[in-house]
Amino acid sequence: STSGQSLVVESLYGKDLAASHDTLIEHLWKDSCVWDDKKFLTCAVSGSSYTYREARRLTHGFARALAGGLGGLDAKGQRLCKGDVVAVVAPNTPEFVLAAHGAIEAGLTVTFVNPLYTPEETARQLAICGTRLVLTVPILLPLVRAVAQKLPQYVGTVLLDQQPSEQPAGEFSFQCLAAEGASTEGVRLPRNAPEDVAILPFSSGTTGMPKGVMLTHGQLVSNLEQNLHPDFRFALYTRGDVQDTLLSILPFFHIYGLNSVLHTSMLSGQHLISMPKFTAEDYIGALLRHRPTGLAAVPAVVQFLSMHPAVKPDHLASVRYVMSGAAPLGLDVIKRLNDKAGRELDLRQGYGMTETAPVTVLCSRHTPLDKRGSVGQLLPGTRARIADLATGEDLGPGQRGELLIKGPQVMKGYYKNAEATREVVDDEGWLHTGDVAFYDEDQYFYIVDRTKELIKVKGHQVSPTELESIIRQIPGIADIAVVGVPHERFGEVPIAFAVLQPGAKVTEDEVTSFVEPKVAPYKKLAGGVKFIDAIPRNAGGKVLRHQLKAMVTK
Ligand code: 4UW
Repeated sequence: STSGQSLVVESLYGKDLAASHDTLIEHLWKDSCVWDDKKFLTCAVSGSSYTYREARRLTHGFARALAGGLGGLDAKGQRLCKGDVVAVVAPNTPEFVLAAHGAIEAGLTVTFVNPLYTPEETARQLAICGTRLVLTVPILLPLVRAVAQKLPQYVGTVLLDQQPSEQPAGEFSFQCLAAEGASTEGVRLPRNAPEDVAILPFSSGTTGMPKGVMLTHGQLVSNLEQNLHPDFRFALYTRGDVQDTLLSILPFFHIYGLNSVLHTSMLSGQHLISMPKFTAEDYIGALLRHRPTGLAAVPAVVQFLSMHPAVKPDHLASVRYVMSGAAPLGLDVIKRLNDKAGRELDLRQGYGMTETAPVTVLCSRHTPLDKRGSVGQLLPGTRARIADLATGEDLGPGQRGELLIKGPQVMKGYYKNAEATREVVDDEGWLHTGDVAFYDEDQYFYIVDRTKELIKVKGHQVSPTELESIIRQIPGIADIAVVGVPHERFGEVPIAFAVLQPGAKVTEDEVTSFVEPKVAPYKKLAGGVKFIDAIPRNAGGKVLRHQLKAMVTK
């Protein structure tokens, strides 16, 4: 850091945040007795539903079953120990939440696998984490069984069932374990500490393959407190007959769906309506049936709501607020949704990263409409700098550079990957986001580009490195680079640039159909394949991705 002048931007809502010493589950349930008998969580599709009281009983019950080795969990003499990793391989269901929370309460660390992953993608994540237990749903059981067999130290699989069910040997029922734990006296739960790692969501960061992001209890709780600051919070606190209902399409396996939607919803006593996957029919059905006061969305959903002819103004009659993030959303789309609703919704964008638990910048309730195309202002206790892309010097308002973030929500590091951690978190604790941004005179931030490789398809992370390493296996491919190109509905899609070996014949179709069965559907090469003579690289061998993008977006 040779920079002369340091231009640190501090939050207008409080420079520092008072440290909380709560652990996550303790924090989430602290004030819940006020809304004990209200609805907590309902699946829009299956109708499976729990009140706060029921959910708390099953969460604690499951924690005790895990910690006490109840229900045959320690049959092989392999009691789960504090810090062991449990993986959830499941779409959104209410039981996903209760079981994941129970595992965290039992001192375990939870990793989340995208349920659309192929067996190979799933196996990689489970192996990196040294997974000891998997929580899954019936439809994914064959995949989990095939993959988990190869894990050393593996204890078994817990089925996230709505009703207690009989499981074949080696597998367990969530409901049976939770009921047994709830009625067994004398099981002692290990003590969690704020610096213990609670979850390990995956992110590719600025470069390379997806990595486990270590988020501690303290980091998650800090971000909840920042997010629920009176100027930033969305929902009303539940009191008497007042209860907000939040319809969310965000997956719980993604940090936005978990910490920013589910956990803030719990802390306000809201009724959260979750969906296992997005379909227009289910979504409109849920708007009509549940009449939500809030929507948790990504830009593709905001676009759907504003543009789709099947969404009528009346469907939005109950909606007071909308949150959007994970990808860029223009002011034009926001205005179009307001037009459809026939009034100004409290639609606000936020900017976050898995590595920051996740929110760092958010529009406040006071943000004027003309600033709602920004991602907002710094949350309390969060600091930012804009670093010149060439020199690293700090820049001032209106100048574009890499966004650096510091705050109590920044991750502990990448799991078992100190080198990757050093690449993004510097000695002074600044996280180098790999996003290009600027801020205006009122400290509203705008994300304008990325220096990192990451591609975002409908808000989902796609790692170019991962696609490149698959394509490299095709005989005849001499060199390869994958980049993201703009797409009308998905935000971005991956496109491959391939260099063939002399005399080799490989077609676009051969490449796309080689990749497709090996990756989750959103990662496929929807932008196609371009054959070129050489991949442009800088002197250090780094692919000049902007140059490749320019070849197709001109
Ligand atoms: N505009 C432009 C944005 C934006 C964006 C993210 O998958 P990850 O690691 O994490 C996320 C988290 C998003 C998020 C969480 C909580 C929340 O409240 C909220 O807003 C309401 C959003 O996406 O991907 C991180 C990367 O995704 C891009 C950016 O490149 C970032 O580094 N990104 N949000 N609003 N780009």
